[in-house]
Amino acid sequence: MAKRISLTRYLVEQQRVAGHIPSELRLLLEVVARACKSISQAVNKGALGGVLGSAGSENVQGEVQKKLDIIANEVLIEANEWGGHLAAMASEEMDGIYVVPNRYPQGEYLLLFDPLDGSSNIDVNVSIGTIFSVLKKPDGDRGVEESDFLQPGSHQVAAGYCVYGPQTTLVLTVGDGVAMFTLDREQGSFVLIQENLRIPEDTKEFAINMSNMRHWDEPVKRYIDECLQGKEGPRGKDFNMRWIASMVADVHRIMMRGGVFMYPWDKREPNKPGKLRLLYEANPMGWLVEQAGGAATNGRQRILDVQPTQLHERVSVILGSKNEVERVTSYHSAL
Ligand code: P6P
Repeated sequence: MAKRISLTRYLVEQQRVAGHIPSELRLLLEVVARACKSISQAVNKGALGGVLGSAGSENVQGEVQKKLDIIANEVLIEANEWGGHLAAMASEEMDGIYVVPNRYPQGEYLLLFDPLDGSSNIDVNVSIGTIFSVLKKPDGDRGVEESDFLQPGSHQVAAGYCVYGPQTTLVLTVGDGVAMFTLDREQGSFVLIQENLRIPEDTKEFAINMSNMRHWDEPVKRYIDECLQGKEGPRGKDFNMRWIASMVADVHRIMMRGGVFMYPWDKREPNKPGKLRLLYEANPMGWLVEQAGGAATNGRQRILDVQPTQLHERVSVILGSKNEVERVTSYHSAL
């Protein structure tokens, strides 16, 4: 049981005692956590706050934007633009990067986020969440550009998510393992619940949208088919299935009890490598999972080694319990 300390004290100790994070990064993480508290408040109000339903617009992905998608995006922009710790931000909800306005000092970090992942669940009261990733701006005195964001996930200096579910829980890493905090609404602060989260290397639970089965590539079909054969099949054990259709909620379950999450390439849109976005979904989740002893690949290579070429590029995602991810990946390389 971790000592019940606040996020602030945890970050100060990571900065002072462990020397893991400079003060500017500590400030950044505190501000992002505060923004997540505001988003949680808005999400929890639901219809009472008039925030459900669609905003009547589409994002760069061509997806209908929910009112809460836009609210969450605005909360993160407004919370982070003045602090002097950021040079620019990128979001699933914005076509291009958002450069910190000249009226504020610019910092050395880049913040990327999916402000409200799983928004198709908002109107039906199923858990959703915010995913964020932090990079350092490349050295040099030129202004920040979109190309500065195109760094592999292995370059992240911090990553995390906040899941808005029965509890509002923040999970983050600065490269020294994974810590989990739950929002104490009476105090208004995130309280450390657990540090050094570890994902079991084996599992009996997979998460995938089974309705896409006929569109999958052979290695994924083989893996899922073997799971479905259960004890009598080659795996010699029965499997369970979960699919919340909210990556944050599915990944959080895996962080807590293991499992394998898959959103693979499929032939519905063969030119798209996958549905999920590399920079602000797969990279932060992939790093968190690795920091907790799991693995994350696109079926052929480590997700954190993928060199991005576009801000909103997509990627096939297989992540979670190490031995299962390695098995699925081996089926791809067996082709
Ligand atoms: P499908 C939510 O829209 C999301 O981006 C992820 O959070 C989630 O895992 C996936 O899409 C769900 O996709 O095709 O099952 O609705």
